[in-house]
Amino acid sequence: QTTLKERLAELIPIQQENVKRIRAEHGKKSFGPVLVDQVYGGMRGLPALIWDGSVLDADEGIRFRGKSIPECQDLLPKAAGGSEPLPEGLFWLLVTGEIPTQEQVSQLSQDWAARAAIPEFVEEILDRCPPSLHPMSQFSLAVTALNHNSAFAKAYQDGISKKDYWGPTFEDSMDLIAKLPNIAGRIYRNVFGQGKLPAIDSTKDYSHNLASLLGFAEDPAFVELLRLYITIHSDHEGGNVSAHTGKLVGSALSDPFLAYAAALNGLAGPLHGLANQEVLIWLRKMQSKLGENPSDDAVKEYIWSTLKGGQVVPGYGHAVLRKTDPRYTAQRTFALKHLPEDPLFKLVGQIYNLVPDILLEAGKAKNPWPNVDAHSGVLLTHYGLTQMQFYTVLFGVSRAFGVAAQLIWDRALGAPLERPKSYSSAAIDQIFRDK
Ligand code: FAM
Repeated sequence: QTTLKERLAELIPIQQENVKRIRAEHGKKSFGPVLVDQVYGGMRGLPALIWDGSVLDADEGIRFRGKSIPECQDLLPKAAGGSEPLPEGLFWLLVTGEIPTQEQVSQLSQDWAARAAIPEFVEEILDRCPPSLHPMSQFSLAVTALNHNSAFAKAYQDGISKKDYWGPTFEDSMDLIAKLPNIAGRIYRNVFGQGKLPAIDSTKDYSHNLASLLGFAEDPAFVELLRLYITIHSDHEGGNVSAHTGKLVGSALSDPFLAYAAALNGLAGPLHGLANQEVLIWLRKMQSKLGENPSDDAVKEYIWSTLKGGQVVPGYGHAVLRKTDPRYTAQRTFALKHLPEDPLFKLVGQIYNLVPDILLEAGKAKNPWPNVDAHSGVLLTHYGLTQMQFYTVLFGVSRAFGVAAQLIWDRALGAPLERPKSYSSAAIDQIFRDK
């Protein structure tokens, strides 16, 4: 069976030709006007990036290489006895656009298990972090430090030719993904005092090993949850803060460890990946204020008090989506199957019935519907992973799949240094003064 790297070596020249053709045919054509509002407004909707791995439709949500989440759940290989897709398969799909065989997926599980160990000095860095340092900061420190053994950085120093960049980028990307469970597990156990890390089991899949490092592998439903979780959090088009940061930093030919550490620092922001932590904190505060079974009226008042306090309702709204996030729906379906009676899940469902109307009435948010983060913490809490400061680390394990796939292709296609033009407000006034 072809390995992922062999398949990539076949696909890269085809895609290089394809990009050449597109640029020859359309290179000088315009996408339309750029509005001054877009320049001031966080570049919403500005066509500025290329990424084939996933595309986001405002109404329908994400598709990975053209496949919706339910299609991925249906088509991607599963673990024996499992019904959720293996993230190994999703990575193969993101990189190649093709659905792998069961055997190709287990090749990846084994390859990642073989690469999973982290250098002793990185273990020591993590062990020296005070438990009060946020898990995302620890995560980013450790990933930065992995650059010590970067194949790309070494090859560059040794004078590698541009056309060969993708090879060591592929090796670093595989190492990066493979080492994240050991980093995440060590942070979890250090910060929350959960005992010693077990060894990686090379006969098990990636999510099983991650669950085991966190201390939850005994529960097959939790392992299934991680498979789903990693699959749906992996990628969300090229322009979101973490994906774009990884691409931007990678464009300076910083190696995949440096590029992904930067992406993690963006994911750690409350408007992006940290929202999954914020949702749980918000729900817990609501519960402690209103009790176990609050009335709709009490919940509505609590939501209004959040808005009136000048805060956002975490887990709701989105920069691109305009309907309920299919990643939310996938997690809700999982909850209905595995934990329909969980009180916190019921509260999340109750909030889903109330928040959109309130956000519409408040009249600001362009999208009143829930995003991925409105649901993920409730599932993790159900299985006993209750430390919400850790949630974004799991998001970070998953998002590496998308960023790594993108870095490999950027180097294969010779993506240049990113350098958009910035303007001063005075220049904008000047440009339009006479028009
Ligand atoms: N609660 C209250 N106000 C909200 C809101 C929410 N959930 N979502 C948007 N708004 C406000 C927003 O703050 C802005 O107010 P100002 O005009 O006073 O600045 C206004 O509505 C227009 O914003 P928008 O155009 O609808 O959204 P943006 O594209 O600017 O921002 C988000 C998108 C995601 C940052 C925003 O919806 C938000 O802050 N949501 C809550 C945090 C969250 O859940 N983030 C996670 C997003 C997620 F999918 C991810 O990255 N993991």
